[in-house]
Amino acid sequence: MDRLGEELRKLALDRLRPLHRRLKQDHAVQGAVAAALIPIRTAQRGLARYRQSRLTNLARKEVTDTGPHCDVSVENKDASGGIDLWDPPIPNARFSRQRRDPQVRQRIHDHDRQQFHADGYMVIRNVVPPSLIGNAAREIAAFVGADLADSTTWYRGPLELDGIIPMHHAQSVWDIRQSPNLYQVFSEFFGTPRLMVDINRCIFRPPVHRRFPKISHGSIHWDTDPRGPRPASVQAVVLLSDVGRNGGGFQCLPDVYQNLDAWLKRYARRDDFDFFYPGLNHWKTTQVEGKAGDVILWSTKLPHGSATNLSNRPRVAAFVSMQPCGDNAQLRESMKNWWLTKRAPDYWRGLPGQLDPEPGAPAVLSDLGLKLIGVSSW
Ligand SMILES: O=C(O)CCC(=O)C(=O)O
Repeated sequence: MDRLGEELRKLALDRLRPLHRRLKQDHAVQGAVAAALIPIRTAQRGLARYRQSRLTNLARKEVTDTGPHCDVSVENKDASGGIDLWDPPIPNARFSRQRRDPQVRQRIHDHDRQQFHADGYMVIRNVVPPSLIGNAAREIAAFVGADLADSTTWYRGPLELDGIIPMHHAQSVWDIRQSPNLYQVFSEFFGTPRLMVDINRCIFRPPVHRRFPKISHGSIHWDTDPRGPRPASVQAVVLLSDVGRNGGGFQCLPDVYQNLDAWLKRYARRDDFDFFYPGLNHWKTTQVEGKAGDVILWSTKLPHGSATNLSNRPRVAAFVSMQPCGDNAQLRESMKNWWLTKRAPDYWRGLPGQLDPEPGAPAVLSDLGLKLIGVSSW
């Protein structure tokens, strides 16, 4: 400790505080050494040395992980291997090493990438663990006064807008946003660990019912102008209920995506072309089936929408996407404010059923969560 000097010593002690209680539990050590037949004094000397070197480690100056050497090359993106769970997120250099390690589990496989490339979407299975799914599905249902087990309660929320629910800040939804598995999917997708998550809405889409004609049958659209100069980006939805065919799930038109330029030349020349209502509702769509915990990622250039729910269960889902984080200080400030004030992002305000602000305390974020909204730096 004396070797550290005053300033570093203070830094180390600040960082040690959260660990302190655990390190103080000497009685646990006594039990362990007795079981391992190690003399207690030897164990205590070892522990003291461990504490001292830990403190020296804790006092290390933070290394900011910047510079072009940290950026992942375009070639590497395609070859991106997976990384296993980590929390807190690992530095860029280690991320690159792990991506090259064939032992490390991947979440996105070559066939997924091929499908994304060919059809404009892919489904990554079993990403979000069941405990997170159950909590979020219940909270989303409760937001619209519904009980998943009681069909008489399913029609109390806003029924227009394809079942989009303006709920952004429930702890369970933040827990999905900060789920390490989901983060891993996007890190692999973009080939970088430095990402920012979006604050988006949820879906509660009950089956169509003749007494509730306001329930939409879903319309096919783009969310951004496919003619624009903007490069394609990625949108995503996390499934919080199993969705079969005609279960109100994600549907899309891969054939339009595959022939986008020709399609746009033919249909989108008109001045009044509206990418949100491009007149594709009667086209035969691909309906994507999946299980709770799966994630569907799709290109912003893929025309898509929600299918009609002809099943006997509500479809529940949460939109969560991530993008490589640029250097946008204003966005970071907005993210922090939206999180702390529990207000929807400005561009999502004014929906039917909106609570502004949403009730309760701000969600508790992990180290990863804080990085993903730009409050802590990568
Ligand atoms: O229901 C879905 O998953 C599609 C949602 C959609 O149309 C959109 O995010 O723009």
